[in-house]
Amino acid sequence: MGVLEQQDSEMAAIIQREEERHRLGLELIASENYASAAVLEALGTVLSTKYAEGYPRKRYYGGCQHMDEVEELAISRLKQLFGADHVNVQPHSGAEANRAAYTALMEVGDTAMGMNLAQGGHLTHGLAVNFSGKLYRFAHYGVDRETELLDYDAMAALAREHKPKVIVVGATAYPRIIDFARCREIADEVGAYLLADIAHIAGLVAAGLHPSPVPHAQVVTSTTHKTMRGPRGAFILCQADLAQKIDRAVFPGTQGGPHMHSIAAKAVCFGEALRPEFGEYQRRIVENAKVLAEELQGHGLRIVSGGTDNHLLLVDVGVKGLTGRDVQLALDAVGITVNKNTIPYDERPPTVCSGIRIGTPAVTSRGFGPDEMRRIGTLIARILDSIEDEKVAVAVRREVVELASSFPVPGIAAAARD
Ligand code: DSN
Repeated sequence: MGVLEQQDSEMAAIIQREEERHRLGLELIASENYASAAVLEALGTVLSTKYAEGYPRKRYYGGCQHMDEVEELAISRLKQLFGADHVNVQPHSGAEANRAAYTALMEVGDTAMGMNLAQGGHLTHGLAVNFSGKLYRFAHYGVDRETELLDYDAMAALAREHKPKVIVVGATAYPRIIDFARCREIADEVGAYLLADIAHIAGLVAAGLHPSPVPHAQVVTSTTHKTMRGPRGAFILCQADLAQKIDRAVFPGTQGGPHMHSIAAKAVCFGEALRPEFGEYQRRIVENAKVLAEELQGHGLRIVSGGTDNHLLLVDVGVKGLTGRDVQLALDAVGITVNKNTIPYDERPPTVCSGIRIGTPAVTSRGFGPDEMRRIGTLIARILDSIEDEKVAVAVRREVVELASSFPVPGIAAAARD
């Protein structure tokens, strides 16, 4: 970290401590991943200097000839990746992508439908304290109490009752396949647009491991940093007839100058995702999630919906008399990073929760396979079975360090002493 270390040793030291946390720990937050060194290099370039309001060949500032090249490369790779009619690579984040999509498809005060946050949705799918819940009237659907699977019949009934203009389908904590074709039927019956938010599963969709929403949803939003393994950022895909509305809603509707360094890094990520190795990586993410779910079940834990089809699992820790909050803290203390999460029909508030969410994208990027997942499952179970036992915590921490040290972290140089 040469120059930063010389000029701002205080900040350099903080970043080094964070690198060490990753090197010596296990990152199991389902929405996090390690971007490649190539993606990180593109982010830290002179492209962060340039203002380029507008779109390729239609910019408001001079000097944008190379910005056009950057954005056109990102656009062409993204179109190829998902087979979409039209794409917009400028959204700064998933929330901004959703804001732009709503702006394009609805007027303030219109009715929409989204998945209940407490059952796996996202705050931009109509949470009352979020812009989405303040500007639009959201009705929420969820999962069946018994199966914990999306209840499409209830979704259809809710759509008939509320006649929404937009139905948002997508989740942050749903471990199963989403039936986008069925969602489109529900939307068509009431004349609504279908908006698929694939922020979590985009990498699986690109690799053909989750059915694509592109043939069904008029608009698709996604982030680029979760299973996609790119920089922090987002994109929108849409049908040709909505292209102008979507582009105008992003700029000038909801954003100013595009972050060109980020768009360059997105293009690098899309290029990586077009390679065969990316498909193999996604296959291993899913395999690892299934193995981890089975291992935890073997230790007496209940996995919401009985398992997983994607990159994440929800573990009901309430069956062991624990709360998600306590488990998150106990695992954090030994270097295993997860987040507390509500489980469907949770009786505890979101700050406490009865579950934890575990994802495998980041550890799979480090090269972890089924053997390591079984080992992680055992380590988690040991902590849960002895949550206040300091001796167990010390022993597990030692094993976490040993396991983590054997696998380099993409994008983080090995420490000098490693
Ligand atoms: N914060 C992200 C997640 O963890 O799923 C969603 O925005």
